[in-house]
Amino acid sequence: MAVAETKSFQNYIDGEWVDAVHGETFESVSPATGELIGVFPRSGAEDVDRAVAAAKAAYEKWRLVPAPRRGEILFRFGQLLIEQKDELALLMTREMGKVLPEAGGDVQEAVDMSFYMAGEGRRLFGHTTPSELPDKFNMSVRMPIGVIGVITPWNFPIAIPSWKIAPALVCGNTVVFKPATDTPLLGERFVELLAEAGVPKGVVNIVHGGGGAVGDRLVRHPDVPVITLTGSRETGVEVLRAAADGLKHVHLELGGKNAVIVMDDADLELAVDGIVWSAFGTSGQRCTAASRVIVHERVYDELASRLVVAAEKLRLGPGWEPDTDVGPVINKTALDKIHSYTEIGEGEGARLLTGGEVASGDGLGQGFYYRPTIFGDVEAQMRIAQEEIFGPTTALIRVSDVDEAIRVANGIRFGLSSSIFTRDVNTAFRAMRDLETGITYVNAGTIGAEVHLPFGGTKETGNGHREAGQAALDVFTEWKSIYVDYSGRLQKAQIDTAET
Ligand code: UN1
Repeated sequence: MAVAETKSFQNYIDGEWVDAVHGETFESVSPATGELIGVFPRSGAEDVDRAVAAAKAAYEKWRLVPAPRRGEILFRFGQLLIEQKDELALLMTREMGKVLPEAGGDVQEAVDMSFYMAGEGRRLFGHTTPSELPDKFNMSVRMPIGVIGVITPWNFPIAIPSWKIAPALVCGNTVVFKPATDTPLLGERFVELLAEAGVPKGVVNIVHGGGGAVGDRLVRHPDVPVITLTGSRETGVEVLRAAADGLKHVHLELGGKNAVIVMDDADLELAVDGIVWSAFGTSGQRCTAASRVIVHERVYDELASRLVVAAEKLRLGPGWEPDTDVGPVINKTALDKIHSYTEIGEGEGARLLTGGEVASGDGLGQGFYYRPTIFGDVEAQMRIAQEEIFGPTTALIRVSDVDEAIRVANGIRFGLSSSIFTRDVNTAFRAMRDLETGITYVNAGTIGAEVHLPFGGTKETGNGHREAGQAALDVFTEWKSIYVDYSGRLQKAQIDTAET
């Protein structure tokens, strides 16, 4: 593939491309080859302050733009994403590493979300209700809130910004966006396309840089009433703490330790396909990845051996090569963390069935590649079955019935996604009811959420919010209840009076 010329990029504040005040920079490199992708401003508090001031000023006009008009800009944005899909997918493969078809899927999620939220511009439904008094009209409407601080991860570098920024905009808010430092170029392209679609100056601003400087200032800034973050549990806790003094609304989308349950009546071929896709797709770097497989003892050996065969067939390589199944992981730190969990698993007495090593032959040594890894004989309480690894590692746990399967599935701090493979409708419905996760799949893997349904998790996966679907509107609006009395006299609600 052609190696693009290295370029320096800037922040986008109040409709202008500008350097960071202190002129510092950082580099984005490809996890596949180490190729330099671009140089970006390492911004600080002053840059955030400028962006917030621009977003605050722009809010006064933007909140009054009719919602259908705001939606039309999102339609244009979705259209631009479609036109640029191939270019964006290739860029994503270079900057983030996922294979091309998955990168195209990431862009497609943003298209879908933009169109969905664009349509929301003509809905944003509130409620009307009867009044308890005569000649009085009651309704509740959604109000925008102000400047939204958007902090996004690198694993879905186009999709996740769209999950946050599209609903934020259609609801009438303005945005200061800090993309992950591993995928700044995709963040920058996202904002460029929004500007091209017609988002007025100041309405969306991007400030590049690390969580310590940019993220922290954004979270503490008194003029940013809402923070939406997708990231690790640890970052989520820090953000919540930092936002507490300002009593901010904080939307958190954090970790997962998602389980696939395979019952003894399952279609094993289908289960193997679903597990391989969910555990090793995106090199396991999805918060919805299947990092646990809970298997009925009667099919355990058969499933384990089929999974090993399937995993060993996967070809590692740069995501842009058509025969690559699994791309690199994001960086050296991630690679080291993933490998440390292999050592932890072996130390805990789990049996390494395949993988468990850094892949470096065939030119892979320049990138960060890890062999798809399966542990067998895993006990539910082992660290490899409890902690989020965020890599291509999955743990097989043997159980003897559906009750135990559900107990083990629920026996973790997270609650994002779950799945069950069974042909028994009664078992499926029990699992749908009893699995303590925000998302449950039946006869499919743990990944593949669609944008018009709520996305998010229970327990320590978040703090009770959902993104995507109608649920996202609750993050980006406040309810206002309005009472209109057209009786021409003072009517006292909740006061007992003789007349009605
Ligand atoms: C994430 O990993 O943070 O359901 C999001 C899925 C994707 C989104 C994952 N649609 O796996």
